[in-house]
Amino acid sequence: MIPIHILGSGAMACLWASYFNTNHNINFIRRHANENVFRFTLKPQDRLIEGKSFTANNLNEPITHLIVATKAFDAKSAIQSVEHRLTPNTQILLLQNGMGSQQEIAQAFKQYAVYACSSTEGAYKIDAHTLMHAGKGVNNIGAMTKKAKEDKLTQWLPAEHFKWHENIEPILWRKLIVNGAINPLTLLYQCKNGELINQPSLQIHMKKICLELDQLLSKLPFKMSPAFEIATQVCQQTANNYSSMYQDGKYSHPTEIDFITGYLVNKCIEMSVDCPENEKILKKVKQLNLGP
Ligand code: KPL
Repeated sequence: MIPIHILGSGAMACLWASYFNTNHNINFIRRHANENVFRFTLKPQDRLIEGKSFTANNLNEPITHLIVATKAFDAKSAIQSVEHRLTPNTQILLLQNGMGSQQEIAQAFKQYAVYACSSTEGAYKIDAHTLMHAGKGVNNIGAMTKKAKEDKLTQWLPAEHFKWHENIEPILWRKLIVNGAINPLTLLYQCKNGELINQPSLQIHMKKICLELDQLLSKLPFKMSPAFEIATQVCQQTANNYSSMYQDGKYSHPTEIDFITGYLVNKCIEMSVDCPENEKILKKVKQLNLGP
């Protein structure tokens, strides 16, 4: 039995737990673990899934396979909280949105095999113990450190649940652009993804943001379609969804704005690209004081 440790118990943590069959021993590491077992129902299949439940302080075995399913702003400190249980062969899979946290973690934990995943899976929690797998997507994974190799990953991750990429950076960037175009606007306008292309005034706003992002993309060493084209496609595909940032706002949770628009604005400054619209929405989201 391969022991899998998962940091977090949110939607992505539960979704990843559901990928493994009963040959794996799933261990959730949570901020508060009041019970020894964490159970949830996976919908629409109505499958009951369970794993042992720990806090970082009461873990009692080494961590060899770690899935980090916290928000971007918590990821590094969450890994640090279990660092005493890592072994020289530990593999660490990062599931964070946005950009910046993966690079910072890869730098701080470069002696381990660290991977980054950019997912198009759609899943959300109906309540603390119910996960809705709303849309089947792809988990794109690639190496962040030298020790991270595809064959090591296939030893524990079911092949049907991921696609390997020799260079994950363009994939992370594509998702960053999509999140930068969609997420803050859905929070500020309180709308579903689809409304950004169906309401003309919102579409104009998204276009302005995307045109600035195109200027930035033109300075990067890889080719990508225009940001507005990519974002429009995702808005069509996820028209009925509420973005993760909209949902953070709804539940008064901290947003990942610093790792999305914050990261993009910093890159624009670094590369001398004007980005007044992106700066404006960054400021507006921060003024909502959701944190972190
Ligand atoms: O990744 C997303 C998110 O909500 O964070 C998108 C692609 C915008 C889908 O809602």
